[in-house]
Amino acid sequence: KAEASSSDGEEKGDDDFGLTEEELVLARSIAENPDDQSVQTAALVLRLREGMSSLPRILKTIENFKGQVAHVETRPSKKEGQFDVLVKVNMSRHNLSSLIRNLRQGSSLGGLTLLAEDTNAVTVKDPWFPRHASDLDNCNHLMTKYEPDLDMSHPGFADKEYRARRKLIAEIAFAYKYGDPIPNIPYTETENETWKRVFNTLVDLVPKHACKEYQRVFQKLREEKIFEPHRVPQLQEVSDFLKKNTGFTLRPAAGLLTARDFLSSLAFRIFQSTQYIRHINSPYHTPEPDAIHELLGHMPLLADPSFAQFSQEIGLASLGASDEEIEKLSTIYWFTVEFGLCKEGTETKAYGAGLLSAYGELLHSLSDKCEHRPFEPSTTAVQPYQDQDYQPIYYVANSFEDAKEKFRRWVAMMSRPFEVRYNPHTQSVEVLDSV
Ligand code: HBI
Ligand code: NLE
Ligand code: FE
Repeated sequence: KAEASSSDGEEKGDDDFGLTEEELVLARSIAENPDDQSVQTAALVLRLREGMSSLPRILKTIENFKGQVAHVETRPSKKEGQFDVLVKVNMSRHNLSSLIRNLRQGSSLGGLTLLAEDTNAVTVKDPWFPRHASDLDNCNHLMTKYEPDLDMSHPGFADKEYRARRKLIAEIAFAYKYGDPIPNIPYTETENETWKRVFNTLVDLVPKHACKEYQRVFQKLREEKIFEPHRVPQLQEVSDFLKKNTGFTLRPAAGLLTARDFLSSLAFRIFQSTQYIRHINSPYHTPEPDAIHELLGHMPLLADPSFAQFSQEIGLASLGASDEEIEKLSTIYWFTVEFGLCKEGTETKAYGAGLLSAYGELLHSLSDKCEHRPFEPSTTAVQPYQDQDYQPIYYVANSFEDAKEKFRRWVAMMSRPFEVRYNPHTQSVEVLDSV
């Protein structure tokens, strides 16, 4: 009877769905050899704390980690309104370990507990990380967040044509392999119109509100006719431009990637860029990255040599870092690269990409409707944030150079049991044990 097992507690206990010892051993061994690319079956037990409606997101997340769902069972958990789910998946060890890491962090999947962790059926050791630029073919795991197929508040949710378009463009990213040229997309009239609206409003604001490093490259991109009002630039031409200036290149990404995958590519001076365009009904702000954000927000500074160097250092620091460190790195990334402000003399300017691609938020960030705090890596790294709406807090650096220097010093303090060094001739990361 229930009383007898009540000492099992809330979060664990008789939740293994009667998995056999063999299955548990297999799950454990898979997790211990995450490097193995061979496909295995594993079982996960999850608790849906916010009800059954989070199930589609979980299945989508498994798909994003290239897992194939082989079996699903659900049952009410002891607590009302909560459910326990057993999912059997077929996937490679490497993808499984990434999936489990993602489920544990749970940041994209609110209201979820991975019970298998408590029952110790699956553990993750020695995280795999990319050693060569071609390994980034395995670093494209998506977060399941704001997206037109799952989120009713997305302006594309009810727009069948938009959803089909997103799917088509995502396929290009899924098929992309290291070394391929980036396929050009014949953008539609609507997409070019969306770009034009954002571009034209920003052209007027950049001289007044963007930092001078951004302005210099922005001007150059206009002179070279890569940035023009009437058409969305193609990723390949922008990648060529970056390569000439800083050695950075682009590769297409299907959507919002996990922080770990996204940051790791920076170690190779590769920026994973989305290629789809936001919905025409919300041109001046969207929570998810789209090509307009990547192009107008990120490209100018990635073509700046000192910023490129800095971006690569963040990437190198992320390789093999713990989940906690990744969380901190991405929080700092968020408040600097995405939403950073800096002083220029007595004025406050924007250098964050999320501001320079969103007319609405750019004006908001420089108005009195938000809070400005001095940028200090150790406190900024633990500041909670949301990524759905305008930020209530922005961090202001004394100068753009100062932001880079402070971040760099903070990153250098992160400890890892090994050192990494990038070799540009071979496009690979050399790992130096420092025992
Ligand atoms: N994925 N495609 C893509 N583009 C980004 O700008 C991006 C991402 N994943 C995470 C992320 N940015 C950051 O907010 C940090 O979490 C690193
Ligand atoms: N809010 C930004 C924009 O609308 O361009 C995108 C932010 C992506 C992190
Ligand atoms: Fe971004």
